[in-house]
Amino acid sequence: MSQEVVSVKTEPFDGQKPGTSGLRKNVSVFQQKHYTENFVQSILSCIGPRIKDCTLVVGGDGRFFCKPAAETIIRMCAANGVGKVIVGKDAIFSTPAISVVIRKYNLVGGIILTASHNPGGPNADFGIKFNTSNGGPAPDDVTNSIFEFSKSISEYFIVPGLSVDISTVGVQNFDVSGRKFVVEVVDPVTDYVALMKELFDFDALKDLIKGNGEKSGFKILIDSLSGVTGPYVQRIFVDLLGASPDNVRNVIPLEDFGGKHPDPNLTYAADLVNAMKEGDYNLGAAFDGDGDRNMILGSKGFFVNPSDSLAVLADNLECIPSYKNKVTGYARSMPTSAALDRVGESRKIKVYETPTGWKYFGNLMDAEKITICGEESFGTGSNHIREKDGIWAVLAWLSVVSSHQSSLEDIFKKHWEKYGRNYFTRYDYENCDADKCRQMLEEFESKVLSSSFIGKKYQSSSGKTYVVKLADNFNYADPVDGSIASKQGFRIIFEDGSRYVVRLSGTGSSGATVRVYVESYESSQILEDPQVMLGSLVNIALETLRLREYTGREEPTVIT
Ligand code: VG1
Ligand code: CO
Repeated sequence: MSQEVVSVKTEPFDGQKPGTSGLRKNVSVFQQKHYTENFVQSILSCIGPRIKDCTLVVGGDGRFFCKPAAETIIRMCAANGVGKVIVGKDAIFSTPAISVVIRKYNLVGGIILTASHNPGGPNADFGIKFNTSNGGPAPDDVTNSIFEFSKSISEYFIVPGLSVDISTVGVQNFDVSGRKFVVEVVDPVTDYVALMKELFDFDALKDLIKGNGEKSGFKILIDSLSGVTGPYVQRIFVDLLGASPDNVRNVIPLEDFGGKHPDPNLTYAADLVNAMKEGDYNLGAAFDGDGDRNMILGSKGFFVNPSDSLAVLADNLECIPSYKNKVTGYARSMPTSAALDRVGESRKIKVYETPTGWKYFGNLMDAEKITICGEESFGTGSNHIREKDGIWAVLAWLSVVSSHQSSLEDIFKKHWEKYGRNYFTRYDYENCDADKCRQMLEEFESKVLSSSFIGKKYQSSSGKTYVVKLADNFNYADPVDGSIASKQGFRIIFEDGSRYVVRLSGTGSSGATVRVYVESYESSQILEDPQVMLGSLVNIALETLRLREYTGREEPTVIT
């Protein structure tokens, strides 16, 4: 039976502006009549004429509202001339796996249903992200046109009667006004696992984890925090690499992530941190809701700072056979510590510095300028896809450990001995008053961007003097297409290379989140707690900002 396309009259909603990574709002906002449809129509319309008979992939991190949103998107794709939608069974697809599918099947793009590390459930957050044909998050010009479209939308198209079953793997054919429309429900794990098997030596990793002969196995503890990575972790680490089912935790995706933040950091993944401290595990890992972030811990809870993780992986890519002799360049986001730069310097490999957000790495990878990149926010990845990739990072770390045959802590100590150490910390003040934060940054800007600020001296409690060398609001010119991203965060850099960075988050769903990133470099091995090393600089930053006065917060919500 042929199904009819219906045009539905609508009016624009304010604020459908994608942030650092997609549109994120409280579920109740997306549940408003026409809200989700307006944004989806804006995405589909911005695909332009290529939408005719194209294939798109749809899926998400399993949070509340993913399934109804996926069904709505499928009905709207049918109405907008899409030929085929690939959807993960039960609307499940990790963000990295969506990127794999877009690239493997040369799709026009994909729609990802996630608010990433933000909590989920009927009273928490939902989000929608659009990835383009290279498999990566839509660049600024695309998200800007989606936003512009949303501001003047007057109708959207849907096939309301299209009844699709997304819980059974297989192909469903429909006739939409005499045109063929196909929905293929797939196992979301298969294509991702196939790519990981191409990149990594699974036999060697299995030997490492299971042990062989007299060598005992390398014990891992993986926590999916009830996010989307569960089925991927189960297949890769348990079924294929031989870890015991006790070595994986929270591997069933839950709509509310068990009421917790699916955010892999020391605060929200405290259960993993404690288990690592108490247990005899060699490596621990956790991921965020949509599977693109990773936190890595060594035995006894040794914390691997993400900026250091990137630097050490970059320095050891030859431990992974598929990367040997293929490294073209490195990249890090601006707030990420400069540990990577020292590896680049020593290996004579160029390091690019981009604004926060994975979308800025895409052009560099497409132009083969970089092989590995990362962000201080627990994001690590390579040119195998165009998203950061949590499970990839664990497999990369296992490959490094397997080839060095030493503990993570020893690998880091050797690295710092050779390169020196970039101490790094980030303070997050979540959900502050947005107006107060705006005022705070206005005052800060007028203070630090004045010429008299250069040369200003600060005294640390240990007697060290910090002299301001440079202060700016970071601008980025994309070396591939020349596009400009301006005002990406304040950088205050001191003469000895120490610095702090201040910016507002672009992923929160309400209020404002202030992020303060602080870094200092020590050329000799000190092995001090970063919080002790950086205490004075943190205070200098907070006092210059007058953060306590403006936000009323004595302590940050999260310290990394
Ligand atoms: C944060 C991180 C950024 C990351 C982004 C998306 O953005 O700082 O590095 O790319 O989240 O990650 P912001 O604007 O809140 O600082 V995810 O895993 O939430 O898609
Ligand atoms: Co994420």
